[in-house]
Amino acid sequence: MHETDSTARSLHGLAAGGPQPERPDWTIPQEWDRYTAQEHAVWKTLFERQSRLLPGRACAAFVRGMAELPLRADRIPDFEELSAVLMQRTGWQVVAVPGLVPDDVFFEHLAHRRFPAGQFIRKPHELDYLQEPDVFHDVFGHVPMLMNPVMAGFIQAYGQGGLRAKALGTLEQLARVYWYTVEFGLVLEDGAPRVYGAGIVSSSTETRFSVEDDSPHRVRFALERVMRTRYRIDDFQETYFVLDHLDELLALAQVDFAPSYQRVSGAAEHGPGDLLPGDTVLTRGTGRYHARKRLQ
Ligand code: HBI
Ligand code: FE
Repeated sequence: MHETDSTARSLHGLAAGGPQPERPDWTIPQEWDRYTAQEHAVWKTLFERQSRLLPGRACAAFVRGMAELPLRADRIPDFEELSAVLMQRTGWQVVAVPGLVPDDVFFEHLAHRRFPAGQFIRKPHELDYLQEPDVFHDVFGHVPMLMNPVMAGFIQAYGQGGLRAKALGTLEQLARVYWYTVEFGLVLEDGAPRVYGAGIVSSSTETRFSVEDDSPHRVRFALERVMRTRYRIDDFQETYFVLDHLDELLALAQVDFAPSYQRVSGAAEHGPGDLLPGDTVLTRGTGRYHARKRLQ
C-alpha cells in the first residue's frame, strides 16, 4: 500500500485499500460505451432530482456553468465532450479515475487544471449517500463551477498549495479550507445564502438543509477560523461558511497560507458545531438535527 494512499483515505475517514493503479497518475479510460442502461438511469434519476432543486438554491455561477456544459439528463456525460467546452472557457479538463486517489496525485492533477472524476456511478440503492466520489458527485457537483474563472483559479491554487502543505505538515488545515469552500461552501446572493459547494449541490437532502433548515449555523467565512474547524464527513455539516462574493476566492488563491498555518498550528481546534466570539453569524442554528441524531 502506497503511503499517501492511506493518507488520502484517512482524511476521508476511509480504510486503506482499493484498486491498484496501472498508470502513475491513476487515470483510467472512461470507456463511455460500457456504461449500462441501468447506470445511465441512475444518472437520470439524480440529474432530474437535483435540477429541480437548484433554482433559487444554487448560486448563479453554478446554474450558468450547468447551462453551458453538454450535460443532459438521459446519459452519463462523455468526459472528452465536457473537456472540449471547459478547455475553451477556463483551460480545465476532466480525466477519469477509479475513485479516491492519493493526495499528491490529486494535487498534481489540480495544479495542472485536470479534474479527476470518478469513472463509476453509484448503485441504485446508494442514491443518497456514498463515501467515494463517483461521476455524479464529481461531474454534476464540481464541473459547472470549473466553468467559472474564479473557481477555476482557486482549485488550481489548491492543488499547488496541497503540494506545499504536504511538505509543511499542514494538509489537515488546508483540507478544511477546501471542505468548507469547494465542497460545502455557501455564498450570499441578494442577501440570501446560495450553494456553490459540490458536496451540497450533488445531494438533494443537503441542498435543502444547507440553505433552508434552521438547524445549522451559517457563519461568515474566515480563513484561519476555517483552518481550525473540524468537519463532519458522514453527515450534514453543523456549520456552513458563507462568502459575501465568489470573488473572495480570487484573493484567497493568491495569498500565502504559510503565516496562517503558523498562527493556527499551536491554537486549539474547534468542533464542527462551535460558535466563537469572533464569528460573524448570519444564522445561529438550533442544532436540532444533530442533537436528535446524538440521542438515537
Ligand atoms: N481523490 N478522486 C479524488 N477526489 C478527491 O476529492 C480527493 C482525492 N484524493 C485526496 C483528496 N480528495 C483529499 O484528501 C485532499 O483534497 C486533501
Ligand atoms: Fe468533491
